[in-house]
Amino acid sequence: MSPFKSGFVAIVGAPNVGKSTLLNELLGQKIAITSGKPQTTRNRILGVAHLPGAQLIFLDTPGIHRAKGPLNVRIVEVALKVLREVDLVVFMTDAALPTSRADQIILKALKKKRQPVILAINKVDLVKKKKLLPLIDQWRESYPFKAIVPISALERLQVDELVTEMVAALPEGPRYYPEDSVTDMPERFIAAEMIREKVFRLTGEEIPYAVAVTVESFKERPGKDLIDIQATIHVERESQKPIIIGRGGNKLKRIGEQAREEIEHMVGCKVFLTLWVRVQKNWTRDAGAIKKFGY
Ligand SMILES: Nc1nc2c(ncn2[C@@H]2O[C@H](COP(=O)(O)OP(=O)(O)OP(=O)(O)O)[C@@H](O)[C@H]2O)c(=O)[nH]1
Ligand SMILES: [Mg+2]
Repeated sequence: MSPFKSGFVAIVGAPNVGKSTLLNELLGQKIAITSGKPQTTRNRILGVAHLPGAQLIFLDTPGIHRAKGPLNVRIVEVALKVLREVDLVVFMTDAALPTSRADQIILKALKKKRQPVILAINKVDLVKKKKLLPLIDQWRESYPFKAIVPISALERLQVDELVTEMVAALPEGPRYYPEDSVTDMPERFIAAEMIREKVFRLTGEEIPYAVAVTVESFKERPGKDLIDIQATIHVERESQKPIIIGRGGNKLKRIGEQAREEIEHMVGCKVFLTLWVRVQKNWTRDAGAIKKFGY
């Protein structure tokens, strides 16, 4: 019998390349939020995949980029810190955006590390094969990758091949997490994230970047198959409040409905979700508030 393999695997890359989409695909369930806008992920998101002969502990990270402003500087720090804690790095790039400045920053950081790095070129569904082959050659010359795997996280193309390469690159090791655990994050945190995702998806311009979500209360109603959740959407300016609320409360209602459906799916019972909107002046520039909101 071949030895049991295990290890911590960082998923790093520029913003919006599809890291969180891949994490959810690898786990077969949604624990990380995703959106078409960059800088969606702000924390280290841990997910455990249990395979017949291996356990892979994935750490999804915020997109690395040249950050402006205290909040973004903080989230990039989170991603760079994860690089120090892992056995293997999966560096994800976007096949449709082959020359990103963020990629260069990441390559530079990787060159200072000793861990093996696998390159996952994502979103291959968006490019023609003719363009992909020269791109692979170009990447091959830029770093001694353990493997280069073109994938589509969204369409689940070549994801199994990527997993095979990851297992091959990991050391022998124990089961770090019990077989029934998928993440170390409490449902309360994931619920807050799901609300934040709906803000990312349903609002535009600067609004998603001005928002943090906290869950004030998360309680099962005794004797009923129902969870009551009270959460607050924090914005940083008075003028942003009516945008989140929308005409006649319409926007907030849609955010709440979509988030509730997803939270119900996660917890497996009915959810009663109450949302508040509050102004925490200039919180994205205030180190204390950034910390208070969990970043
Ligand atoms: N066409 C295509 N789109 C994809 C693929 N993978 C992810 N996406 C889309 O790319 C966008 C960004 O995906 P995320 O998973 O949020 O990206 P991320 O790298 O986690 O982004 P940050 O958290 O902001 O760093 C979303 O709209 C996804 O649906 C893919 O393989 N093909
Ligand atoms: Mg993400």
